[in-house]
Amino acid sequence: MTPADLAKEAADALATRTGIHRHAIAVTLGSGWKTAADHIGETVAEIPANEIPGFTASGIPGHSGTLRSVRAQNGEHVLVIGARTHYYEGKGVAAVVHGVRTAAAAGAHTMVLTNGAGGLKPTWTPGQPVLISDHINLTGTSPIIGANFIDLTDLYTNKLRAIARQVAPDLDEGVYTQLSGPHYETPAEVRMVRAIGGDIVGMSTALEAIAAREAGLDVLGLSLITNLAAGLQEGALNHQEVLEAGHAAEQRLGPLLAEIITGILNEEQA
Ligand code: 8IG
Repeated sequence: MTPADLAKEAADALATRTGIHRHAIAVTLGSGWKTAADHIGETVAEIPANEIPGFTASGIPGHSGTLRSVRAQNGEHVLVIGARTHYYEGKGVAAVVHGVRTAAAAGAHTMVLTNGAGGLKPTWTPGQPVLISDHINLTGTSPIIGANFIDLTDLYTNKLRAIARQVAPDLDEGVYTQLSGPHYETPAEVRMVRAIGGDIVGMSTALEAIAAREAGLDVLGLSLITNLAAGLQEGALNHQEVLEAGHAAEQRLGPLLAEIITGILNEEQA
């Protein structure tokens, strides 16, 4: 079965299980963003991810594993993907981007990708959300197979970032750099990322964004800076502390993400 066939199967299963046949927007919730779904609207259905073809339950602490259909104020539906597969899980790139391809097959025009990440800009502090303006893919791989030369010039579209800034004018932005992980960077690697133009370090979003664009979706990326990148803060990086920074920020992120999604839905309708 091709990845596209599997995504179609997943979208069909979602439609059957949720009773919703078209989702206008999909949002993947990364660490720190989990409570956001409740702010978007009323949950119509919530399904354990492993009951939908191609999805597997996550084994990572702090990463829940459900797919939700949420009805927004304007009556359209948002697919909330709380089940991210990371490249470092070793399930292959197709598994990593299955959620994005399922979103496209479910009718979405926009993919909102959120994550928790390390920050390199000296002005940023843990708990601060930032927009992704562009990315550098250091994983050495791509979700695209074959001679399919997808343009990534305006990958994190200006149009969507403008909507986010209407909601939150103080949102800063930066270049997301994806490394394969699961280890955090060495301080030398962080200096390398800075030298090549990266502002954010993470382990998820770039591969997903590429697949989203291949599938014809507009992409908005949001990173919660949970920690300063290795070597920029005192002491070592610790997953528990990273999760705690995420939880502390969560209260503010839910309403922010919900307002941005409402803004996108209104813009599409206008
Ligand atoms: I949360 O400092 C989170 N995810 N690569 N580096 C990388 N990924 C991260 C980091 C970080 N913090």
